[in-house]
Amino acid sequence: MSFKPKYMLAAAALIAGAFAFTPHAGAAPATNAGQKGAYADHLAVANSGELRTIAVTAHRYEFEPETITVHEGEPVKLVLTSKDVTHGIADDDLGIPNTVIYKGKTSTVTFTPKKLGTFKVHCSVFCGIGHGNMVLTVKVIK
Ligand SMILES: [Cu+2]
Repeated sequence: MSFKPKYMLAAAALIAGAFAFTPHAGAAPATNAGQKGAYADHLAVANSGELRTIAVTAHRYEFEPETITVHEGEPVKLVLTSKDVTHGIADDDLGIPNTVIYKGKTSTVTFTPKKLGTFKVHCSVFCGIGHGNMVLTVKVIK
């Protein structure tokens, strides 16, 4: 009896498929289920595992989204990109160090809000005539 190449390929694909799917099937629901429990009612924003992550895009002269909501005492990571020129964010009250956002690059900054309230975070890099009105509103809630 001789093996036909067609069947061997099919068998190899099945084995590869089994390996590819096994780790995901085991890991994803199991680890998240335990951690999420207490936080299940928190905002529905992408969760990178340990850190809540919010993507913010900057362009003349606004941030998208314009408003983000974060939780007091809960670390959050902002993933920042620019569509046009260099922008930036910084806010002492929120504990956000000056973070420059270059066009074509991704900047990240992680901070833990310590105070409740609504904070207006101005663009920290002069970007043109509307720069003074370029604001990211950060709401810190319980
Ligand atoms: Cu600006």
